[in-house]
Amino acid sequence: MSTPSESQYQPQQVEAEAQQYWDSNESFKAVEDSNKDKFYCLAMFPYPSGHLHMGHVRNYLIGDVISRFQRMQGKNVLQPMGWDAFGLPAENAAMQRKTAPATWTWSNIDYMRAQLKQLGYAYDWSRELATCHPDYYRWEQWFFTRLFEKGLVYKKEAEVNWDPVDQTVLANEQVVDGRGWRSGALVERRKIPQWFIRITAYAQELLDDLDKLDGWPEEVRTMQANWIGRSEGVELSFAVEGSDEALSVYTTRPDTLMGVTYVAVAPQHPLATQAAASSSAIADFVEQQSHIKVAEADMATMEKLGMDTGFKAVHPVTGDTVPVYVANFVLMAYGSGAVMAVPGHDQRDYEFARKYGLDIRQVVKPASDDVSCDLDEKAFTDKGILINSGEFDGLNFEQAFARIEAWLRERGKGEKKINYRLRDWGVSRQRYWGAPIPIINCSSCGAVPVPENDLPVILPEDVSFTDSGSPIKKMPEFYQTTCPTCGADAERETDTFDTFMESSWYYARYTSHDLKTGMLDQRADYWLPVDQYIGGIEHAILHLLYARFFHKLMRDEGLIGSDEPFKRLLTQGMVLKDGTKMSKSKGNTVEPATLIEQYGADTVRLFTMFAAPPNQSLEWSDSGVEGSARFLRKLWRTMTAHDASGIVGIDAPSLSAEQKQLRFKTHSTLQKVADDFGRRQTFNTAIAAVMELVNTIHKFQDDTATPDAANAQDRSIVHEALEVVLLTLSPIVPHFCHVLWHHLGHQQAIIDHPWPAADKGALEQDQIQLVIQVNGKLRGKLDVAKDTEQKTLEALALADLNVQKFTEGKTVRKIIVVPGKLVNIVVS
Ligand code: L3U
Ligand code: ZN
Repeated sequence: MSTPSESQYQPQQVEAEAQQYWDSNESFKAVEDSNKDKFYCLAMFPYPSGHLHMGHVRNYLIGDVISRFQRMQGKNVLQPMGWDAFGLPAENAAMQRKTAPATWTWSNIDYMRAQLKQLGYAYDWSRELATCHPDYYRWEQWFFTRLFEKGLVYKKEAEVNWDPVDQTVLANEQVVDGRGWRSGALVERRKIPQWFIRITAYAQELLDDLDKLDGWPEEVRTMQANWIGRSEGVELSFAVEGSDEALSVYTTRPDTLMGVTYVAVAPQHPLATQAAASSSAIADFVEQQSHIKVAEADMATMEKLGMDTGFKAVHPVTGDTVPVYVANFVLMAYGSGAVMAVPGHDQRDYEFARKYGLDIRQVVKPASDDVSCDLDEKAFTDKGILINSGEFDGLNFEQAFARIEAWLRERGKGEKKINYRLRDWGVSRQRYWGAPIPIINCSSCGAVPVPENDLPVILPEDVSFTDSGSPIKKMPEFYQTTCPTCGADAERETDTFDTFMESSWYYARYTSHDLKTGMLDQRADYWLPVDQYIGGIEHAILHLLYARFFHKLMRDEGLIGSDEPFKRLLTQGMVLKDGTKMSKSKGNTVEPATLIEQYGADTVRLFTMFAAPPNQSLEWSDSGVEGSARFLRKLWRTMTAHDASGIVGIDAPSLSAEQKQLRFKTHSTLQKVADDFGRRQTFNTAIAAVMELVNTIHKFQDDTATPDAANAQDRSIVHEALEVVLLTLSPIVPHFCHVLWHHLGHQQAIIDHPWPAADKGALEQDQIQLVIQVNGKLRGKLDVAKDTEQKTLEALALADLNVQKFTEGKTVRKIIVVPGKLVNIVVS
């Protein structure tokens, strides 16, 4: 143990001492213990991209503070860490640096692990995992083969970005302005067979269970609900003149059916293909559109373009014909690739109709006169009352929905359908650095899953990575094999899994990290669900939805009992500098490594947690970091100057007003900080409260710096306050508190000290504040001794100057005193 007798705070020395203690005592190793309440705290594991970013530091600090606090609350805490190690950056780095992706990845992991250790995160390192290790991904492969047997995975043709010069498939991020990032060639959309997992089979449950997630931010639940996008509508068909195939469309507004003036199909729709065959203009249009991949978010704002195919669709009710257009705003991937257009009541259809001179017909009028409707200006999209709709006139939305649906159903032309915006999850990537998809393609048996005994399918790591294609696609020694079913020559799948596969179940594997014989064991049900999950809002939709989905798949495989993986979710804000997001490209990053070297980890921890509440963005400030360093230096001096010998019990009844005041501050801080760390998760206000307590201690010491300052009661009260300062700060600046705790005379380590209960007696104040009301309205405040008599209270209230403004010239009818709360003067 060091002797912190020096008044100089030396962070490097302090941090080395604390970390050495934690390491050699395996302080944070988590052991299942059914007699204790568990607390599983997890922050999203990083891509091992090179070195830690301040965003990581912040994310992991939030988790660490919560973990350390819960540990002090007596919980059996699990806080693991690992590496989301597959993915494109390793391939890019491999090409630039001519090192194999595996080598690059493992060396980054080593470097980043050391950085995490420097920051003093209380991780159970014995559970560390890396998703690129076969011990991890073999279970993912195994699980995929289980899903295959259950029919929950399938193969289907799907579009990819094809670089015709490099002859390779590109990830979306590798397509820059429609061109390949390396070759600069115009990217083509190509269809190739790919693997999908049926997340749509769980769409309703994924939606319904959002209601159970009351520990999640409302915003994230809404984003997920919108992504799943459940709608109730009607699927109906339009016959096409001169064609045997009917056009199937889906609408959530069947009440507007009589307002259809055209039908629009996607450029990839068979009718568009047919039209393109006989018109070079249409063929050109379709060809052009096939190069453009539009994010759904941009659909609403992009310019709407289209062409008349010449086909005529027959309205299912009236039998009138309407033109069929091919349009860029219709997506083939969504629904049937065709929509009925109602320009009177849909803004997109309206704009398109205006542009191409198509009819706009009103079939819904506002339900009340207050609502305006002007079809010369824009579509009327509210629900209302049907007009110009023949036998359906006068119906409201619900009635019209039911009647029109029944009309269509009775004639075999349509029926009610629940639709989801959610699509099945395409998990194939034509990339090298990922978990091989465990399938063998046999010319007679088709796709055959790799038998359990032959797993894992190991990704060869010693590869030459010279051009952009996947090396395993050029390695017969990898893909040549025999069919497990018939024994004939066959080929392995050379695609690898989307890296979201690995991150969908890593939180569960930490519980059974060393299991050699299966994916998970009974430990999973001890720890799961995760009590607190922390990560960036960028993962609000996909990662969190896939992880929820995987959890349910694992449940249905009998691996776990719970329905949801993450009980409580905190989405942390960004780290900004000069008002913009810190990023390499903007050149405004602050390097954690440099900061730790200059100030030590505890200052970085203190500033990061103090600068903003966790869910808001944090603005980097050099002077803020300086301020945190100064606070710790000064507190170090206060702690080391304090004489911790001969501390006596506190004799509460005999304390002076000043002594009582300091004790009140000490114990109310304890209470507030527990609430801030626990329920509220506002770590910045907790720190501010401790800083206030420190000021109160200094003031107390200054005021009592008289000859009898060595008074045992004074010193004991200060001692108690200093202990509370260390205990409440220890989740934030753990090394600092670890060393100083011994200075306060403790043998036991501070991490093993429970969070103390606040002393009820100390929280009772002699002085209380009452509210004065006149006729129930707040008119003043009264600071009085707790046991002031009713008559005195009445007199003091009436004597208040502001109160007199409202009682002057009036008669006091009654004075009501609610003890400890208020005095209400009733006048007339
Ligand atoms: N490996 C994935 C990942 O995002 C997580 C899986 C669970 C899908 C946060 C920031 C980020 C995430 C501002 C940064 C965590 C960098 C890990 C990271 N982070 N900022 N990995 O390495 O907040 O939101 O990119 O929660 O600049 O750190 O980030 S990661
Ligand atoms: Zn076969």
